[in-house]
Amino acid sequence: MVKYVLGTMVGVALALVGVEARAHAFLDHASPAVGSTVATAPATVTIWYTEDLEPAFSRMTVTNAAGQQVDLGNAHVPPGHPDELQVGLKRLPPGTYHVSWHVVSVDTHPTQGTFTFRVGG
Ligand SMILES: [Cu+2]
Repeated sequence: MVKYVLGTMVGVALALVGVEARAHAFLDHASPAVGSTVATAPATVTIWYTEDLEPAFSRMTVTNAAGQQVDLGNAHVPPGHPDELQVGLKRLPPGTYHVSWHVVSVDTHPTQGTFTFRVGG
């Protein structure tokens, strides 16, 4: 009987962990794609997440190889697209660019990450 109760409790705990992990906002895909090389300089970077975001606490910056900011400082969750984060870019010359994001999902859990893309030339 004790064994049975313990087994049930472990099962419930694992189920809760599973729900928790799914509730965090992780990068689903991005444009430009993570690690990609694009022929034409993009005007924006957009990231799609696995969960909806808390707009007030969601940030993204883009820097060049020298560490200079090349985004327009206007990162935002587009109206009607609560799982997206988008930022405008300056004119990007060929080079490698570094995207850094920090978001809070609607369940209040923070996640962050980085990736690069390259503009060919
Ligand atoms: Cu969460």
